[in-house]
Amino acid sequence: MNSFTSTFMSIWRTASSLMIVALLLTAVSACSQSDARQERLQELMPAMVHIEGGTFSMGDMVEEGDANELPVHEVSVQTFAIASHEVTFDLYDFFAESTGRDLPGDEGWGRETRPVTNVSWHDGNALAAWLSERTGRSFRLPTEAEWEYMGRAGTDAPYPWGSNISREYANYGPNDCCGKGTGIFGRDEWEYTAPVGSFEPSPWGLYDTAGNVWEWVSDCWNDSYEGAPTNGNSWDEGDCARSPLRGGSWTHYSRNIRAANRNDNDRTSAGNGYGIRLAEDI
Ligand SMILES: [Ca+2]
Ligand SMILES: [Ca+2]
Ligand SMILES: [Ca+2]
Repeated sequence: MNSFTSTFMSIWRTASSLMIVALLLTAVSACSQSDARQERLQELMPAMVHIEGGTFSMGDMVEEGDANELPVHEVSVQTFAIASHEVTFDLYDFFAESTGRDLPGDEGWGRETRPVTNVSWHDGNALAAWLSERTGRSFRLPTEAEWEYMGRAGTDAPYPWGSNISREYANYGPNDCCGKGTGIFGRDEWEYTAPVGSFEPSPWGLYDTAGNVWEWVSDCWNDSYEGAPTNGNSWDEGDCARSPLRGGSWTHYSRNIRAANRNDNDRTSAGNGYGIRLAEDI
C-alpha cells in the first residue's frame, strides 16, 4: 500500500467511525425525544371517573327549561367512564402538534390548563380517535344521555349541587336579574374561561359540567326527545349535520348551565364557548 492509499484509508476509517457515532447519537436522541413525548402524554392523560350504569329521568323536570328538553323520559345508561375535567389546551395542543393540525385560538385568555375552546364536534372526535390509537383504549365523545346522567350526578334538581344557582360550583356569565355585567362574583373570578377544576366538583367527582365551556356530545340533533333512545346510546338519527352541546358556558345566565339544558350547532362550528369532555368505554 502506498502512502497515499494508506492516508486515504485512515481518513475513510475515521470518517466512517464518526458517521456511526453520529448515527447512534441521532438514534439515541430520537429515542429520548419519543420517550419524553410519551412521558408528556402520560402527564396529560385525562383522569377518568367510573360511572356506574343506572336508570334516570332525562329532561326538564322542574319546568324551567325549553321545549326541546321534553318529554321527560326514563333512560337506562350502561357503565362507562368520563373525564373528570374538560379537555385542556395542554392536551389538545399536544394532540394538534403531534398530528400537524392547526392550534385552536385562545382569544388571548391563556392556554395550558384552561379548557380548549374554538373546537368543533369533528375536532373532538379526532382527538378521541388519536388518543385511542396512542393508548389502545376506547375514547369517544359521550352520548347525550350519558352526559345528562353524569351532569345530574344523581339529582332531579336543575344543578348537580341542588336547586339554586351557585358560583361555588360553576363559572358562568352575568347574573340573571340584569343581563349585564362581567360574570365575576365571589368565587367566580373569571370573565371568560376558568382553568379547569377551579370550582368544587359535583357529588360524582366531576368538575365544570355546569358552565365554563359547552361540551359536544356524539348524537345528531333533534329538537324534542320524542322517539329518543332509552338505552343511553347515541341518537344517530335526526339532523346529523348538527349536534347537541351541553352544560352552558362562561358567557351564559344560570338557566343555560342547568343539567337538562340543550344547545345545538353545526358540527363544523367551533365557537369560543365550545369545548370537549372525553368519555371511554370500559
Ligand atoms: Ca364567570
Ligand atoms: Ca363545561
Ligand atoms: Ca336550551
